[in-house]
Amino acid sequence: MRSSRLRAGLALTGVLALCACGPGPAPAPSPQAGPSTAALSPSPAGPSTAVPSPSPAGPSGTPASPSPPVSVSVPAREVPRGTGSTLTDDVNGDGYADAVIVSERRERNRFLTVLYGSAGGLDPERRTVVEAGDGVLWTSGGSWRARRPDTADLDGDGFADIPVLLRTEGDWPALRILWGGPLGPAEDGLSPVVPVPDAERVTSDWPAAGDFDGDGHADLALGIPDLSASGSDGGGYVLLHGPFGREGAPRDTYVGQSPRTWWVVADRMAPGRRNMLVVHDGDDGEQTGAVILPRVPPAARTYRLGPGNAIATGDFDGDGTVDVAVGDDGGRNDEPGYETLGETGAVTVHYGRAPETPVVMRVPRIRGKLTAGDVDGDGRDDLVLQSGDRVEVRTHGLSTTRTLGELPCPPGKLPQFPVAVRAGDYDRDGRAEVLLNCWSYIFGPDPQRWWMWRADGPGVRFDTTGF
Ligand SMILES: [Ca+2]
Ligand SMILES: [Ca+2]
Ligand SMILES: [Ca+2]
Ligand SMILES: [Ca+2]
Repeated sequence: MRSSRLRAGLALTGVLALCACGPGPAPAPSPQAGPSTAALSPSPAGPSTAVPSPSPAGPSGTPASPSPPVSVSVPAREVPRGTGSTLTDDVNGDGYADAVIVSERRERNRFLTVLYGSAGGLDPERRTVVEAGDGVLWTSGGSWRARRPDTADLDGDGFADIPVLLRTEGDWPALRILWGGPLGPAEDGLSPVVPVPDAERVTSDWPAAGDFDGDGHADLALGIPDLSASGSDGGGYVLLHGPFGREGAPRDTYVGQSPRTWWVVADRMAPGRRNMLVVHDGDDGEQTGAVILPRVPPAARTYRLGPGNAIATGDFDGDGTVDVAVGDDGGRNDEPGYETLGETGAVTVHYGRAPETPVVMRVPRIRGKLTAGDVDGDGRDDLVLQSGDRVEVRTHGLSTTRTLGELPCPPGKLPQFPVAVRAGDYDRDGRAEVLLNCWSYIFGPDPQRWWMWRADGPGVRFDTTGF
């Protein structure tokens, strides 16, 4: 649950007021709680159980003591050698999009895996596994955003890079960049800490990648958590403008105000297009709202979104403008009436042509996050969502529902269910494949089971044993 992270931030800054949580323990899980409530029990090895003690911040807000260098171990196999491309998710630059996933293992820290695309699609044998020594990929006990890191070519060398939040012993989580290259990430491919204004507060969630100023260089955005219940302490977002240097420094930095913000989402990058930013409110487990900033810094009208902790962007009607889908991820808080408090049971779509008149799709027992991609290649993005125990995809302008079929999770001590993590056209046939895994509320499962689902053929199942 996000509140554990906010509490960490509060302890860090000495601000003691906190929304509607009360003085009691962290909210208990609700039966239909979704993935956003991941930290219901802190993970045994997760950073939420070991909040680093604060280190004094300098006047600029950057940490007073730089984090130590972290070397990464990079077992890699069958990686196709690339020469560079313009795709924002092509880590080895061979012209095929690659999928970055984060997995957990009981006896190891979380690790990041790049699965490489090819004409034959993703093959779990063709991969790079990245482990950061004693560093821990920060998830704040299960933050969903850490499970599908954004990628972008941040230094402009033709290889997509992976911004990561990494915590090392005794340090607050810090933003670093895992550089792509001809054979994917390399042993020396982790940048020093990226300088971020007010770093201890800002680096509490994973960054969103986009070209926010439209100069053709990829930028990063991070949320500045608003620490007050009233949304009045000046939360907002930070833009780190690219290109980034190999030492991790952005070209320049911009801080924007947007009260109540905790985290941010950008739309998918496309050549010649500025990205927008969705700044999402904090929550105490319940569903909260967000604001669409069509331009950042705001130079145009902004749009308030209704409650929903699952956000996906795409062109769902195929008119060339970006649409935003907002879903109820199933999370509830522990206030009286929590079973239905903030419940929407719906996905609301704000179309780019008329964002102020959204369209509501009722989805019974909706939970989990939303994933967008054009799975049938008709030029319109489709929406993968979870309705009860079923994973469904809405196609044809979101008018048609199709189930993804049987996705059995192995038995375990905790209930597991299949969730879509990300989608992309990894074989360049014009149709997106969907990556799903088995998910439980706390650490694990170990090993993790994954599927690659495609609309037009058999999928592939694999688990992370041996990764
Ligand atoms: Ca590639
Ligand atoms: Ca790069
Ligand atoms: Ca830019
Ligand atoms: Ca489609």
